[in-house]
Amino acid sequence: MQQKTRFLMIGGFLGAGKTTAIARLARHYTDQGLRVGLVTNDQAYGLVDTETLRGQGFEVGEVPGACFCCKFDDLVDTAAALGADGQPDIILTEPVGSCTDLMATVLRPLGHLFGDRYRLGPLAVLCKPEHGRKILGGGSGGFSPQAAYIFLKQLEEAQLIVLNKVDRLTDDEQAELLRLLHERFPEKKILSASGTTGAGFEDLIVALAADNPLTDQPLDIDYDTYAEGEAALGWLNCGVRFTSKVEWPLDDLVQRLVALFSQTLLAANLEPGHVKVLATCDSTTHLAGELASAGGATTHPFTAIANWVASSTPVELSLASNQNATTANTLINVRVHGDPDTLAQLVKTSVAEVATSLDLTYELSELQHFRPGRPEPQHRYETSTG
Ligand SMILES: Nc1nc2c(ncn2[C@@H]2O[C@H](COP(=O)(O)OP(=O)(O)OP(=O)(O)O)[C@@H](O)[C@H]2O)c(=O)[nH]1
Ligand SMILES: [Mg+2]
Repeated sequence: MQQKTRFLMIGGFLGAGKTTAIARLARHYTDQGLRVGLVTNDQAYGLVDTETLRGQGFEVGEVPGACFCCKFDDLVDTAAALGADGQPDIILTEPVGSCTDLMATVLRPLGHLFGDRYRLGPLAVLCKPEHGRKILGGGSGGFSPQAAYIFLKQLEEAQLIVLNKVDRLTDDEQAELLRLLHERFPEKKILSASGTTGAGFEDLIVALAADNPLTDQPLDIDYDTYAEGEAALGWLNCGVRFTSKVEWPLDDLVQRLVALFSQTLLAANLEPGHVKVLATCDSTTHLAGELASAGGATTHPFTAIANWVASSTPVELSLASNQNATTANTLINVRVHGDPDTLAQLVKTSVAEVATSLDLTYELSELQHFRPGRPEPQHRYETSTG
C-alpha cells in the first residue's frame, strides 16, 4: 500500500510569517530527502506567496479566490495534483491570514473523507508579535474588534502556538508575549521560533511530527463576528509592469513602492495586516558581486521582495536581488484595515508617483480590490467524523 502523505497546516494572522516559516520547513524536509509539496491560498489571484515559494525551487499549488474552508474541494484537488510521479511525502499548506475555524472546516473533514490518503499533523498557528501584544493585552491592534476576534480565534483553535519572529523581540518583549499567551491559553503547547533565523525550529519540527487526533473540543465561534472581522479588511492584488530604457535597481523599486504605500496608508489611518511587493526582472546586471538574500535562502536570483506588516514597524526588504533592470514585473498584495476603494486609489497614486520618481513607464493589470465575503465553509465538522 502507498504510504500516506503527511499533511501540515501553518496558520496565523496576516503577516505572521507563515510563508517564511513554510519555506524553512520545506527546505528542512527536502534536505532530509523527502518530496515536498506546498499549497498557498488567497481571497484573490496573483499571489506574492506562490511566486516567493516557487522562486525558491519548491513545487507550489495554489488555491485562489477564497479561503481553504470555502474551497475545500479545490484544496483536495490541488494537493492531489502535487508530485509529478506520485504524491509528495509531505504537504505544507498556508491558509489565508484572515481565516479561522480550520480544524472544523478543513482538517477534520480531510481526516474523515481522505484519511486513507493523508496523515494529518497538528494545526500550528504562528502568533504575530507586532499585533499580538496589543490584541492579547485586550486591545484591537489598530484593527476592528471583530478582526482582533479572528486573531484570537486562530490562536484558540491552534494545537500548537508558535510565538514567531523572536529574533525581533527583546527578552522582555518575548517574556511578556509568552506570559500573555500562557495566561489566555493555559492548556496549549506554546513554542518560540524565528522563521528568519531558524531559532526554535528543531522543537517545532519535533512537535509537527505528532499525529493530529482531530478530537479537540469544537471551537466556539460566532460566524457573524468572524464575517464582520473579515469584511473590515480591505484587500488588493494587482500586477504592474515597469519599463525604462535606462537600468535601475530592482530592490530600490520594491522598497520605494512599499515605503510610499506605508506613508499613504499611515496618513489615511489604514493599519496594515501585510503589504508585500514582489518584483522579478528579465534582463539583469549584478550590482555587487555575489547574489545576496536577506532570508539566507537559496533563492531565485532575479527576485526582490519588500514587506510592511504593522504601523509600528519599518518597511523591510525581505529578499534582495542586487540586480539592475530595465523591465520588472511586480505583484502587489495589500491587506489593511479599511475601505478597499480608498486603498485602490492610494495604491494607484503611489505606483504612478514611484514610476515618475524613477523615470519609468508602467502598466497596471488585473487589479482586484474588495472586502472578503462571508465565509461559507463547504464542510463544518464539530467532531472527527462530522
Ligand atoms: N524578523 C523576522 N521577520 C520575519 C520572520 N518571519 C517572517 N518575517 C518577516 O515578516 C514579513 C511577513 O512574512 P511572511 O512569511 O510573508 O508572512 P505571512 O504570514 O506568510 O504573510 P501573509 O501570507 O500575507 O499573511 C516579511 O517581511 C518577513 O521577512 C521572523 O521570524 N523574523
Ligand atoms: Mg504568506
